[in-house]
Amino acid sequence: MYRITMETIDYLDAEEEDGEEGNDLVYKTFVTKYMKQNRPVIINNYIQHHWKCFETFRKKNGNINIEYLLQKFKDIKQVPVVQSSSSYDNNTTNMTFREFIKLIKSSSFNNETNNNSQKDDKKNNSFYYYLKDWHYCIECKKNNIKCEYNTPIYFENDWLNEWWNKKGHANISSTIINEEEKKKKNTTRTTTKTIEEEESQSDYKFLYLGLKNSYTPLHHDIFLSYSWSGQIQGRKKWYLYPPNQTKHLIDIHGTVARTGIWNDLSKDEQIKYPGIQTNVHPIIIIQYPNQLIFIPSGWYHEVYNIDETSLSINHNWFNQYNLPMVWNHLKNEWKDTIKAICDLKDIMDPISFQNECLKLMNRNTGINIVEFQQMLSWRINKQQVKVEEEVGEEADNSKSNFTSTTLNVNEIEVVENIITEIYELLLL
Ligand SMILES: O=C(O)CCC(=O)C(=O)O
Repeated sequence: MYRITMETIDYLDAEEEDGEEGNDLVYKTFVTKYMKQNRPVIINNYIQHHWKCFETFRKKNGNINIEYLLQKFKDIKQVPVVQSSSSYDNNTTNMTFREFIKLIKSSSFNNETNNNSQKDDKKNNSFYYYLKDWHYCIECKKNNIKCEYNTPIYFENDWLNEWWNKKGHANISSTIINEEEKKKKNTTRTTTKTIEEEESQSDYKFLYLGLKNSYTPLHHDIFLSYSWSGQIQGRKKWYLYPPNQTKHLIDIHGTVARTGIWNDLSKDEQIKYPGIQTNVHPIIIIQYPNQLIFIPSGWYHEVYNIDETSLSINHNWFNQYNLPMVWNHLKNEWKDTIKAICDLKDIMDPISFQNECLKLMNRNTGINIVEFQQMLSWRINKQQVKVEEEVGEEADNSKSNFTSTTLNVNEIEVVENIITEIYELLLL
């Protein structure tokens, strides 16, 4: 038995609307009590009223609608699938959506006949297939398929995906220009995308489809961003570790424990992470379909799919409220990158060395500090343009003046200070 934590999670109900303006009350509570204070929360009843996929991806009895998914994704050539085993070695392979569904069908048949518990499955050394980190929106766009969901209003203030979206658009228009140029010049220039072009079509919006006992090991989210996850079908079991417990989940060499669940650790691991037994008290949550979960910045978590199948959508994102944490993390990544290749410093000129560091950080972290600076400048600029446009319009007093997307003076100052700090870090 694992100890029950003293901390619990709060619940909000999206149905408690505040008049015709939508979920204002719930939205304000979410921003002030959870997003700003970096606390987890579950939001009930948003999904069923706003996501079409809650109806189409499920059958009337609540089971997953495999036939519908197969038809919808019949042209999808590649989905990333993780095979997790009892040894916790995770291998990602690519397959077609149809191939993955075949696996689901055969594995769920085995699960039914064996009716194994999670512990027995581990002993049997079974594999659990997990389609995860699938860039669902990008694939839908590429294949002209409807996503059938929207970003819930609570999580719309999202600088990360806005930026990637903008980059994607810029890239699409540059591709069109290239095509035009090609026609004009009648060249046979290849249209194969460069790595940079491929990367600029990325985002942080994912679909997850897993079989019973598939899981995501202990981690914090990329760049210490926030994440949200909306459950469409099946249940997930979450273990959330508040940031003040992080030090017990990391050994003296900085290696993160495989799991924070003490009795799932081997004897050797228990010796390496003694603090887990005494000082780690996760918040344990069962997430049901129709629930959104908000995971705050820097909270380690591990997630287990506990029903036959589990289907969810999640995004990573950040905004003014977790920006200081994200920046602190990226600054450390920058320093670590410089340290990692400091041997090259003496044999390269300063500009080439800096460029090499930027490239390496991009490869390892998914972003470098120059791009981060561009993103912040763009965000501030965007707000200024909006304010200028609004000055020309008549004030609309009927609108709520509470909007978490508009930066106040202090928040703008924080962003500007980070932009300056990056300039200083880049001075040669
Ligand atoms: O659903 C999962 O398996 C992992 C999701 C997750 O880690 C997240 O949303 O941050």
